[in-house]
Amino acid sequence: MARGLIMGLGAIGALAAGVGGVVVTRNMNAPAPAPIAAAMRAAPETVCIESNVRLVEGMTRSCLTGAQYEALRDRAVIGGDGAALEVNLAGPADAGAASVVRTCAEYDAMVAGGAYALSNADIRREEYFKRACGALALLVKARPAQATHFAGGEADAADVRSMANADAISFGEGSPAAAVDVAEVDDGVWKVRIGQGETMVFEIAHADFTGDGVGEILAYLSTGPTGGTARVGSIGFMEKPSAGGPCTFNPR
Ligand SMILES: [Ca+2]
Repeated sequence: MARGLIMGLGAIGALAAGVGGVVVTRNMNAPAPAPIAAAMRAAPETVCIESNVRLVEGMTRSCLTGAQYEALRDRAVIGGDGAALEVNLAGPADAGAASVVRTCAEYDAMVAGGAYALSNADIRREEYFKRACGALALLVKARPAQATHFAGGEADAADVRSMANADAISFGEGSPAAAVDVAEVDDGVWKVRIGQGETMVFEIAHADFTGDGVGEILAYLSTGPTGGTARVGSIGFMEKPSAGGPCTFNPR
């Protein structure tokens, strides 16, 4: 039952309650997403969060420097309900004694030392750490894009649809002609349905993460079987070779 990142699913309710849930705050007065032109940014070397997705306490829709993203690694990782999380990790030398981890700085250090989550509950909570800490590590090193194939630095419905189609075809489940339903449920948050599968796509930031000056979209995908609670999350880049697409998702 190999499934691509898009083929899976998860109810919309997972937004609030599922393992892959992400807190999305809605600010009706938020300004329109800024163009990538440097003149439009608060500071030339900042990278902007492009949606209302929050990964750690204190994270807002704003434009930050690498140092400011680094500082967020010391903030508490939050879960699907917006509350700070703790995860218990045991290292190879801990002989069963787990350490409580709350921030990405703590989490990354523990994982680098070979630590891992022991219980099923910790494994579920750890998904939030994988997402938040994976994203922050990439944001720390990101640079403003000098050029992009994403108009306005954001994906549009055609981009998300092409990403879903590419995934469906590459995994050979469902014909390329399978109905693909794409809906933007919040700014930069997409719900993709292919047959029984449903995937949530959360755009986080548009920037140059690969050093070539061209922008990618850092995104989080949450996939799982329809009606199930088990979801698989993946941090990666939405990339396009040209303005005409297609768009692909490449896990990091
Ligand atoms: Ca790039």
